[in-house]
Amino acid sequence: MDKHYQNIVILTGAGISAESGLSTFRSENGLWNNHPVEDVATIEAFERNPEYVHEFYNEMRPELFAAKPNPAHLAITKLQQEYKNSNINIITQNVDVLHEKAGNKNVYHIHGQINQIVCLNCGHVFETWSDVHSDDECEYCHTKGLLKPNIVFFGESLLYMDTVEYLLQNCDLFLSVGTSGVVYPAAGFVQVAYLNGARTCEFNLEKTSNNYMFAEHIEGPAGKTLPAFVDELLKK
Ligand code: BJW
Repeated sequence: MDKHYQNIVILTGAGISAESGLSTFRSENGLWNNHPVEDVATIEAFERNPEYVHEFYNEMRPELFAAKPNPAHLAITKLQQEYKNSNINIITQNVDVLHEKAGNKNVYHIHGQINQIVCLNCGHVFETWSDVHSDDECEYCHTKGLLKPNIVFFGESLLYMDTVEYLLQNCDLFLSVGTSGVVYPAAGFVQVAYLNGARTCEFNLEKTSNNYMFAEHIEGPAGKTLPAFVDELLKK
C-alpha cells in the first residue's frame, strides 16, 4: 500500500520491552508470578497494605531504570524522525521509561510511570528515582503517608484518556506492539481505530484475542518485525 499516513498511533505493551530484558506480566516467568495481582496491583491492595505495595515497586525500580531501549523502541524513533508530515503518537501501557530513553516523542503513559509518585492528598505528581515508603511526606503539601506510585492499578481510571480518545478517532494507521489485549480499556483501542477506518496491525509473538479487529498480524519479536515494518513505510 503506497498511502502516506498522516496520523499514526502506536499502542505498546510489556512485549515491546521484553527484548530489553524486562518481564512481561502474563508470561510463565511473569512479573506477578511471586506476587498475586490482588496484593500488588489493585487500589484495594494499596489501601490495605501500602508498605507492601511500595516494597514491590521499590524492588522493581532499579531493574527498570537500568534497562536499555531495544531495536523496537529505536524503530519508533526512526519513524518519528524520518517519516515526514505525519503525527506519530505513542500510547503506552508500560510504566518503564524506555520510550523516553530511545528518544520517542509524544508518549502517553496511560498506566502511569514507575519514576513518578502522586500525593493522594493534593494530587501533586513528582519524579522519584529512589525508594518510596508509606510514611514519606509530600514535598508539596507536606502530608505524610499518602504517597502512591503513579501507576494505574486495577479499579483506577487511566491517564490522558481525552487525548487518547481523540488520537484513536483520528488515526489512519494503528499499530499494536507487544500487548496481550486483555486489560481494558486499552484492549478496546483497536476497535475504535478500526471502526474509524484506520489500517490496524498487530506485532506480537502470537495472535491475541482481539485478532478479528486487526487487519494484519505480524508475528515474531518486535525487535525484528517493527524495524522491518518501519523501513517499508519509509521506502514509500
Ligand atoms: C512480545 C514479545 C516480543 C512478548 N515481541 N511481542 C471485567 C471485564 C472487562 C473489564 C473489567 C472487568 N473487571 C474489571 C475490568 C476493568 C479492568 C480490566 O481490564 N480487567 C481485566 C483484567 C478483565 N481494568 C481496569 O481496572 C482499568 N481501569 C478501568 O477500567 O477503570 C474503570 C473501571 C474500573 C473498575 C471496573 C470497571 C471499570 C485499569 C487497568 C490498569 C492496568 N494496570 C496494570 C498494572 C500496573 C501495575 C504494574 O505495572 O505492576 O498495567 S495491569 C498490567 O496489564 C499492566 C499492563 O500495562 C497491562 C497490560 O499488559 P500487557 O502490556 O499487555 O502485558 P502482557 O504480559 O499481558 O502481554 C505481553 C504480550 O507481549 C504478550 O501477548 C506476548 O505474546 C507479547 N510479547 N514478548 C512482541 N519480543
